[in-house]
Amino acid sequence: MVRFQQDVLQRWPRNPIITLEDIPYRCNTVFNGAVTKFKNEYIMMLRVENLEGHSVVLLARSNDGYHFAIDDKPCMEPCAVEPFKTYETKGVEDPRIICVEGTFYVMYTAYSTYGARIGLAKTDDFKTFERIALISEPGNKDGLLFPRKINGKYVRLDRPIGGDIGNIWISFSHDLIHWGESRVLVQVRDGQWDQYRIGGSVPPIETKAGWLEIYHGVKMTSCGPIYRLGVFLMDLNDPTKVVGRSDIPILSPREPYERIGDINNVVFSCGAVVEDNGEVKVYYGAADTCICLAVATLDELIASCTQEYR
Ligand code: BMA
Repeated sequence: MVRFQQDVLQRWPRNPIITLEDIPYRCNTVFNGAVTKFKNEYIMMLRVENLEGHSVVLLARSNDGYHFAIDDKPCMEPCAVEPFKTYETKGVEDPRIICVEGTFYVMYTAYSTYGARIGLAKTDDFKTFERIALISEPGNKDGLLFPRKINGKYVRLDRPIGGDIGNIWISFSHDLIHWGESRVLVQVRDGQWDQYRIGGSVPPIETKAGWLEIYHGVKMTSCGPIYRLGVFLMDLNDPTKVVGRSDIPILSPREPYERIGDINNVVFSCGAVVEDNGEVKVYYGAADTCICLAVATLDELIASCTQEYR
């Protein structure tokens, strides 16, 4: 009997691809890696939680997207310079790498006693990272930049918390620092797998069918949250218009490394690489304890946004 494949994303059989044992110093966990291609290499910026409980970002490099060599010291740590210093005292988390018109930007969560804010940095070489600005007030995270300006403006997704609910919002900017025209874009769905909170995960991917967004959705249960991944599509010329959304998740925690860890039942992505043959390599943190890989074709992900689940 053929085993029915439960998820649209297919796990790499040798998951996890990065675990605590791969980090060249003592720390608590490794998870949530952003990925891009730079000068024929895969670059991953991964979140490492140090033993005292604060997160930093380490850089890893790979020739094939499966095997990564990890630096022995962080590339981004809580910043010692104001105004960042005050808002990064509890760590820098969940980076996302976006190349916009030739420049690599990193959006990350700046975490402090004031809560989570979105930070923006840039790099030319993935050796030094220059902080640009903190671009949100507290209570906001999952900042994702679109890879090009649309109608002359930079565009971002983010996830402000209102009440206890987190929806995905969209905002616009002329200079990447001052943002406005903010409005809610995609909302949680009562009674479904993404009923509690949602946030963008992978920076939007430009496709013929629209901007493809791989997002995470949270269902709250009596045993705590379950984090899954889903997809939606935005109109290419007007990304405030959602033109498709999957009814079902594309990846749910099922394997032991996704079920059991510092936070159980979590798959959480910060980045993907689209290969020339249309394969999408989605990198994801599992149970806030390791980094894994799963793949699908771009066409499968687009179809998930538009087909009804039966
Ligand atoms: C989110 C973020 C992620 C984390 C996830 C599950 O709110 O903090 O970094 O992986 O929760 O704990």
